[in-house]
Amino acid sequence: MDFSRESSIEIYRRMRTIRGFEDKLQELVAAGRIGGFLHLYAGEEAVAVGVCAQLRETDLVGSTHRGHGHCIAKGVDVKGMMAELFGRATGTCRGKGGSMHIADMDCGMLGANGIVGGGIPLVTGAALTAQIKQSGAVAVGFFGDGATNQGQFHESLNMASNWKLPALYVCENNGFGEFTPTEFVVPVRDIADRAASYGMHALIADGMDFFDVYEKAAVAIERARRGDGPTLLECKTYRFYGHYVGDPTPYRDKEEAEQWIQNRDPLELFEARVRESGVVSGDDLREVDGEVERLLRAAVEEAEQAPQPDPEADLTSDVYVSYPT
Ligand SMILES: Cc1ncc(C[n+]2csc(CCOP(=O)(O)OP(=O)(O)O)c2C)c(N)n1
Repeated sequence: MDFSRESSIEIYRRMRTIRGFEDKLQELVAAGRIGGFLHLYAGEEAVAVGVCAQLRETDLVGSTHRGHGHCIAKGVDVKGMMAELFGRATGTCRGKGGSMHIADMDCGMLGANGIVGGGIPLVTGAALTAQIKQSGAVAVGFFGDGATNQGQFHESLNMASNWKLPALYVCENNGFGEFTPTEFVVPVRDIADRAASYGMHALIADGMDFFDVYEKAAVAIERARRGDGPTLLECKTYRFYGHYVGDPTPYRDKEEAEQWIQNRDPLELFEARVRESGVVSGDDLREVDGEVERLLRAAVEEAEQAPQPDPEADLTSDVYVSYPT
């Protein structure tokens, strides 16, 4: 598949923005400028960007505790996200969501989710709504391999397949659930095999290869849109950092990690492919690197200067519970 110069630059920009955002967060945590419990998406960029590049603005996405990449890929404003991580009133959720609960209905981001597997039934409900209302939207749920051991994964796939819902279930199989290797807790080699129990279509993609994810997502989304039902798309991937920021990763093989990082970096694989095809030059991409870095620096500066939420006015606004005044 050939991409135009503009599309190649746009795809690279999204992946670079995710990587840069995560690297910036590491620096900010180390410097004590932000707190909270952060799960970084670096290494898995080709999955979020490959799938979301096939979506329309009106399609819906449900995410996970490792959700920054999905948000950026679906178009959530990066400055708003940064302000959210600083807990400021200008954040995407006015400082009340934080890293694990960024949601932005204006661009179809139903929310990151601190409950492992919690986004899967939300996406199934969104797909059911789309079917009933005949809106033409497709709902996509991202989740990890660990989440596929949760009951709600199985309940959702059963219902979605039976009712041919316009859904896509994207399993990001990064080989670990927290500190436990996947094979320790999952009896099948390919998570995609689990779809067979529900008579559901399944595909496996190389999650480090943007083009492979993009092509497989296209097949799944077309099926969903024309009423042929959902797909389980398993993307084999790897998280470059620990489970959370500060995780020293004693449980994973150092050489194996090095192999993934050195040889299978999704940004480098993408760059090699588009430069080889001649559509973009190294200079084009270095220019994007500079633009992304400037955007992120501005995002941090603006977030640090932004106001904190006002406890008096903001404590009970934008939440479901309202207290009598
Ligand atoms: C219901 C529930 N159980 C346990 C946890 C604690 N927890 C947070 S992340 C995680 C591992 C999730 O692994 P996976 O779904 O593979 O996603 P990954 O972190 O690899 O992206 C666990 C067990 C939780 N947040 N929610």
